[in-house]
Amino acid sequence: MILIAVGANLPSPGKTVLQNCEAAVAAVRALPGMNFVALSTWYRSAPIPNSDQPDYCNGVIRLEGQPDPAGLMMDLLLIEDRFGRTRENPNAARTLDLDLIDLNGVVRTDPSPILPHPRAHTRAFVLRPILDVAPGWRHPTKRASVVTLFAELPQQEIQPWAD
Ligand code: PH2
Ligand code: MG
Ligand code: MG
Repeated sequence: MILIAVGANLPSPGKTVLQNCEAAVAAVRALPGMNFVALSTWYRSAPIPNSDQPDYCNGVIRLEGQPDPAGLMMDLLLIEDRFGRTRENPNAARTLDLDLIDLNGVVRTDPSPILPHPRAHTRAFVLRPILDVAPGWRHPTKRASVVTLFAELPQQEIQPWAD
């Protein structure tokens, strides 16, 4: 199972934040070597860490396949670039963020990408959409299910995107 988190909190030319996310899903689905399985609902949440940036739209795509981790990461970064992503500082507002959360349970700390994504288990905006697409998912290193991880998170407001 491959889980890719989609996030955005800035519009891009001609596209709303939600349209950026939807178009990004189409771009990921068009990558060779993977089959699409499911897309979560879109969610709205405040930026973490707290800031005066706009709310984020977040979702998760589930796919299947055996892509090379570094090759897939490169493809995701190129899609981000196509959507006008700039890289000022790590938590800057962005038109598109595509994060590789889990690639068939692979565990590695280097080279990039680190797998599973090192902060995935701490974020409601990742875990809540995973509940939609892979409710039986277990975190490869925490050895806990997404149900448990989400239930044990400190309160983080998250709601359906709805517009
Ligand atoms: N992504 C971040 C930092 N903070 N907050 C929310 N709500 N959603 C995100 O996708 C997000 C964030 C870094 O990638
Ligand atoms: Mg991210
Ligand atoms: Mg990222």
